[in-house]
Amino acid sequence: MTSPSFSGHAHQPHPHAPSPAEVPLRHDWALPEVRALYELPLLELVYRAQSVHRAVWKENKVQLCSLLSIKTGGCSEDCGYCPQAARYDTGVKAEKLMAVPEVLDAAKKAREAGATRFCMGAAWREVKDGPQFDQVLDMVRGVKSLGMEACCTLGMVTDSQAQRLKAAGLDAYNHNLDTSEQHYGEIITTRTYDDRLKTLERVRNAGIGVCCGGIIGLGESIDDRCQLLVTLANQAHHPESVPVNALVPVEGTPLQQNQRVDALDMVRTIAVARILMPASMVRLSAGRQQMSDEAQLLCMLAGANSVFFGEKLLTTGNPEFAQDMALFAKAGVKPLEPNVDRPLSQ
Ligand code: SAM
Ligand code: DTB
Ligand code: SF4
Repeated sequence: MTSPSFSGHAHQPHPHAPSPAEVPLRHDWALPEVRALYELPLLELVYRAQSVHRAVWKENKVQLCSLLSIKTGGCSEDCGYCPQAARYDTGVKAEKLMAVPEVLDAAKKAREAGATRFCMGAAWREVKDGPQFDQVLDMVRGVKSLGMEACCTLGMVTDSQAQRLKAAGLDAYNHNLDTSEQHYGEIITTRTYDDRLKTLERVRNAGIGVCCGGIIGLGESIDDRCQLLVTLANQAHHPESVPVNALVPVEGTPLQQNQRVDALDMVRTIAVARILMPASMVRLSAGRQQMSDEAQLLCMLAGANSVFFGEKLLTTGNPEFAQDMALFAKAGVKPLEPNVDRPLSQ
């Protein structure tokens, strides 16, 4: 089974989905109009985002995704936010790639807890062909055989690696642009924005769903934030999912002293992402542990329809499972079923 319309090709729209004419998918956003959206009075912005959301997604349901670090630490890159970069003293130890049965065990537990998507992350600059990549392909096959959506984030890939991931059944590949092209060099110097865009193109060409978003709180300007969203929305296809992370400042990283992200900035960023990319999953990703229940609900009202659940992200904390379940229960938030709750086309 594939994810709903994640290839951007023809699919059966959900019977309750409105006509696509109601919410045109645009790919020609200009920075000033996006900045004007970002700066709307907050409640007007949330109202507009929720209106777009409800025209495409019939209810305010939220997909539960599970995240596992299959290869932790020891990364050669210098991403200024990342606790897994070998060059920063963050207390994260470099580990070996996990064994396939261990990963599938975690995936089964996640499925039992309600996850419909399982995302496997590796602290690699790029994928290298060989036994380790073969092992990851086995993980993908195993996760698919459990009936879950499979997602990977492994760094840069070549065309043939992307094709092999697709053949193994991979639904989505996460590869974030993180920030605007202008700000990128302030955060990462060991690869370029163009390297990121090339991997995204290879993933797209292989027919794998694109999961691409960014981080706020990197010291970027409002224009940088808006420009990232413009870059994502002006791709020929919108990414099928757009993770919005708040920086988790980790001691030992160059960004450890960055000011904490205001939850309302997350709300604004999510709302603008929803307006620009109506049919994409918008994932409220890192930073939930630092947010109140009310702020998280406001993010959902602004169009977030996916979260990572489970006590850990890759190396940092996430809300306790019971706490999330209590929040969803008291707010009446229902889980989104990827093959039932379909958006319009991308
Ligand atoms: N190494 C691969 C790569 O860079 O694409 C995959 C793993 S990497 C850890 C996945 C994403 O996690 C990054 O692109 C970044 O957006 C996010 N991330 C890493 N550290 C973070 C932090 N401290 N706060 C918020 N997001 C973070
Ligand atoms: C994404 O955009 N956020 C997730 C997932 N994709 C791989 C990762 C967040 C990592 C936060 C820092 C950590 O736990 O190491
Ligand atoms: Fe390595 Fe990815 Fe962390 Fe950058 S974000 S240091 S590439 S694990």
